Amino acid sequence: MGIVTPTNESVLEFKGLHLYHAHVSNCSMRVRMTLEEKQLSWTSHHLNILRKEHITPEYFGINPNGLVPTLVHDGKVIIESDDIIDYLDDEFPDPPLKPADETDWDEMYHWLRRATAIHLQAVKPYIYFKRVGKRMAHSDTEDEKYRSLQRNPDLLEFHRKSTNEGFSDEEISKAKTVLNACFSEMDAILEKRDWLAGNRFSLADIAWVPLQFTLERLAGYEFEALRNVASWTKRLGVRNSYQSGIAKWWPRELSQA
Ligand SMILES: N[C@@H](CCC(=O)N[C@@H](CS)C(=O)NCC(=O)O)C(=O)O
Repeated sequence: MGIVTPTNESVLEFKGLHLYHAHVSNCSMRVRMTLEEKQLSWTSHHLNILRKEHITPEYFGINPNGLVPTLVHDGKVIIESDDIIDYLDDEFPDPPLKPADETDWDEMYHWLRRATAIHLQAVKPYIYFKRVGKRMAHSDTEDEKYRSLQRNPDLLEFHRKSTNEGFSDEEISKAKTVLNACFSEMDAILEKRDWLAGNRFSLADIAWVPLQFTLERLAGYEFEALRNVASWTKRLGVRNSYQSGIAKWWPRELSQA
């Protein structure tokens, strides 16, 4: 469970649910959608990551990786979107978003963990390469600030590379292969049933639909051939939680991939 001890102790006083998040962040979408499914009230701390509002000593004192989302629940700080939505379902089990059946439960965790496992390896390079890389590139001042705050070597390397030489065609083709494998597998599962883990909507669907949403809009990833993924997206699109946790936050100027 991604519980951390913040060095920015101001959050220890927070009461209720507070979410540090970004409009365009697929990891934040997961948490907003879970909060909306459970109809929980929460306080928004929005950080525009395109404007680097997250690169501050105050925020790194809450989330040591300097990434969104971060949930603060009655002073407890939880990072990592898969751990946050898992935590929310344990703390607020109504309605339950984990399957009752053991096999479905294992499948749900498989998809939940897989979504985060491919993030830095495939999702992030692909989206940065296709779309936001230039906007997310660090200026010299931002770079100096980032390097003074960031301790995670993988994230330091990711931003160094993205800002400087960029990703090679080979790296992007590898990222695309990983994404294609995941979505093809999903398409085969969704041929037989409506949801990713068993016969009910679960955290697995919440973990993946933000990836479909952002990859399509930000990176022009083609979903047409994946008919079952397309129908699943439509089923999810009519949920209130999708509208208020994902669509409502999407900035209009980013709509065209
Ligand atoms: N494994 C983390 C990944 C979080 C992550 O990479 N968040 C992105 C937005 S989706 C972010 O904060 N990007 C800003 C940056 O890399 O500086 C999670 O699931 O919460």
